[in-house]
Amino acid sequence: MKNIITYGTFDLFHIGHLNLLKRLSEMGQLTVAVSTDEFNEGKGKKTIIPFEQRIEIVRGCRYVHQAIPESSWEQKINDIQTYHIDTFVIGDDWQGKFDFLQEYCEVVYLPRTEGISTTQLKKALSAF
Ligand code: C2G
Repeated sequence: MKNIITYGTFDLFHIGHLNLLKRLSEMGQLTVAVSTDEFNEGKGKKTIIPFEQRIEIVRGCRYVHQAIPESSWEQKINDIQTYHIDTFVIGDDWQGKFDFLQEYCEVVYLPRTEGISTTQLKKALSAF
């Protein structure tokens, strides 16, 4: 069975995240690296749900084999080697950004789920 990895914040876990993880689980055994709060600060992303809860929610997803912290941009190559990853997959909002990983594994960008995003949810929540 192939080993698949993806990375993300997964804040306010929603159907776009679930669709992606479902698709990835159909490709093989899925490892998800969840961005820590400190790493997200570096991305300029403020999260609503703290890291400890975001990683537990991802771990609770039936499509996920294991979840690990994502704490740096540089860890991907080491993760690919540590977990014997065959394919790195991420949404196409990152199209081309991780092509350098092709030296280590297959790199796939998948279309995002339209009509849903954490940013939209935050806006909708702020209206209450
Ligand atoms: N996603 C999706 N459809 C949406 C929203 C998100 O397919 N409607 C995908 C994104 O493309 C990404 C994953 O869900 O592959 C997680 O999205 P985010 O939590 O926004 O991830 P991001 O903050 O972009 O972190 O090192 C890579 C970064 O950590 C990615």
